[in-house]
Amino acid sequence: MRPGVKLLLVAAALTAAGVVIGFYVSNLTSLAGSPTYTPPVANASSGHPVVNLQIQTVAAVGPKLSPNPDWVSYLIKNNGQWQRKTVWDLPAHATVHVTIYNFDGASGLRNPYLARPQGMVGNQILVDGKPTQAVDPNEASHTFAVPALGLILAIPGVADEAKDQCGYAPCPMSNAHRTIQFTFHTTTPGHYRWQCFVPCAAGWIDGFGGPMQTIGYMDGFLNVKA
Ligand SMILES: [Cu+2]
Repeated sequence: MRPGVKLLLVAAALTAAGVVIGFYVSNLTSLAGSPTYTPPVANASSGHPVVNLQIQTVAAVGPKLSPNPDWVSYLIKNNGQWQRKTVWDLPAHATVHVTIYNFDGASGLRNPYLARPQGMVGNQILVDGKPTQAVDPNEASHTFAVPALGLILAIPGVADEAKDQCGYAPCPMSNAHRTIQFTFHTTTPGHYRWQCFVPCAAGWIDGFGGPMQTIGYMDGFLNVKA
């Protein structure tokens, strides 16, 4: 083969590989694995938008909501239905009230620093109605973190000995759960990643595979729109 032809073939192969990798990355970082949820927006008397999000975190998402029934997951309530959608459209400069019902047990945080709630209104969360400025890192089931907004909080788990533990999601409120509430503000329009930082993916290497690296389970995006 002439050197010129060889060079051309190598260049073509490299270009093809680059395109494939590009598609892979854009697929991973866009909406892969999750449809978008657009919550209803109310307007405060001051005119700025207000959104309420109701979330479940569950140990096993179940066969109704996923082909991976044993994966740990976030769910969002849409018109009374729990859905596995982790990409959310939010208005810019909005007040977002969040309630998380956690039905999962503790996995524990590797980095205890992440157990201190930061970036929400008052830098504190309500845990079962109680104002909380620090969660025991060993008690964390999951985190809800939006690094670009400086927002992070740890979600304490259900005690191992609690009665009426949830099996497969969606979990009824009669099952043992913790309730976490906080309020944060969106800023300028953008595509913001959110994710869990607790190695909660049981059965995967270091707890960080599968649902921890797949949009639609322990990861998602906030599409903040003008
Ligand atoms: Cu998690």
